[in-house]
Amino acid sequence: MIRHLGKSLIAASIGCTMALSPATMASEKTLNIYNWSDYIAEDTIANFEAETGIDVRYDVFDSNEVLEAKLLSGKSGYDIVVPSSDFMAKQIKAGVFKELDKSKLPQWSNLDTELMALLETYDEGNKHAFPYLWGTTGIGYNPDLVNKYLGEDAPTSSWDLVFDVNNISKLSQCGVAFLNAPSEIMPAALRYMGLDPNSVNKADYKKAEELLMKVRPHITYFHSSRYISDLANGDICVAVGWSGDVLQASDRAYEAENGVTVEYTIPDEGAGMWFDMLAIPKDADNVDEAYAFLNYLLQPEVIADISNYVAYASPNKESVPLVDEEIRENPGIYPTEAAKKNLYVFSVLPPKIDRVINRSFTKVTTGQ
Ligand code: SPD
Repeated sequence: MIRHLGKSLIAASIGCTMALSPATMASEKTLNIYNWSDYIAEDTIANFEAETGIDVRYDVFDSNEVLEAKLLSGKSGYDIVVPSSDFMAKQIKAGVFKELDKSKLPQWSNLDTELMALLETYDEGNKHAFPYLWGTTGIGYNPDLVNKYLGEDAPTSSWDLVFDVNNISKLSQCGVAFLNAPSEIMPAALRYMGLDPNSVNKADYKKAEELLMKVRPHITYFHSSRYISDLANGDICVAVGWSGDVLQASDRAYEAENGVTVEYTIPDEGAGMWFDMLAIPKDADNVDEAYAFLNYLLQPEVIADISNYVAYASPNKESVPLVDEEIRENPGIYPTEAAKKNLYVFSVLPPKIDRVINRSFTKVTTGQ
C-alpha cells in the first residue's frame, strides 16, 4: 500500500535545537519555531533564512502534552507553534494565542475551504490558526516479520493486530511500539471495542483501560518518535503510529537497502484523523518574522515540497497538483473517499474526561 519517497530523510532528535542558520549571516531578525519532529523538509528553514535574512531557532517535540505544558507555563519562548486542532481548541480558551491578522496573510485563500469549515469546530472563524499538515493514526508494520510470527493470514488491516492478545503476544517477539499519547491510543481502543472514540462516558474509558492492560505486557515501549528508525532498521515489527512517520520509516529502509519493508495501514474499524495547526503564542517577541514564516508556508511550492518530504497531506489546495504523484495517490497519505468514511476526528472533551483519559493511560504505561 505504500511507495518510496526516493529521498533521504533526516531525523531531528527530540529536545535538540538544530543550528540551521547560515553561519555567514549576521541577522538581527530572529524567529523561534517549535514544531513536531520529522515534520519539515531538510532545506525549508535554510531556504527561508536565505530568502528573508531571518535567523531561525528550530526546536522539536513529539507530544501535544509537552507543547501544551510549555504554552500554559506562560512564557514558551516561541513565535510559532504547531498544536493539533483538538489541543489548540483548549489552548485558545486558555488565551495562549494571538488572533491572526489575515490582511497580513494574502495567500490564505490557498487553504482548502472544506477543511477550513471543519476546523471552525475548533476555532470559530479560523481566527487563531491555519493547518500545516494533516494525517491519520494507524498501524505501521513489517510484513515479513508479521507473517513470520502470525502467518500469511495476519490481520494487518485490523486493530486486531495489536489489540488481540493472541496476536500481540506473538508479535512481541519482534517488537511492538505504541505512541506515548493518551489522546491517540485511548480513542483507538474505544473504536476497536465498537465504542465512541470521543466518548464522554467514564465507564467506556475503564473498558479501554482493561483492554490496554491486557496487551500491555506485550508492548515493547511507548514512545512517539523512536519507532521511525526502529521500524526502518527492523528492530520492531509493528508500531501504532502516525501515517507520515511510518512512511518515512518505509523510505529510510528503502534508502538503506537493508532488506526491510514497512507498510502503513488505516485499520478497517476506522482510525483517527488529525490536523496540526500553525499559531502564534500571545507572548511571541518576533511577530513580523512569524508572519513572514506563515506566508512562506502558504506558498504552494513550499508546502508541496514539505509534503513530499515528510509524507503528510497538505491542506493547501493549490499545492496538491505540485505534490508528487506517488504521495498524492498514496491512500495512506490521502485516504480514499471510502476510507475517509471510517475516519473520526478528535473532539474537544470536557476537562474531567481528559483527566480520566490521562490517569488511565498513565496506569497502562506504568503498569500500576
Ligand atoms: N513526526 C510528525 C508527527 C506529527 C504528528 N501530529 C500529531 C497529531 C496528534 N493528534
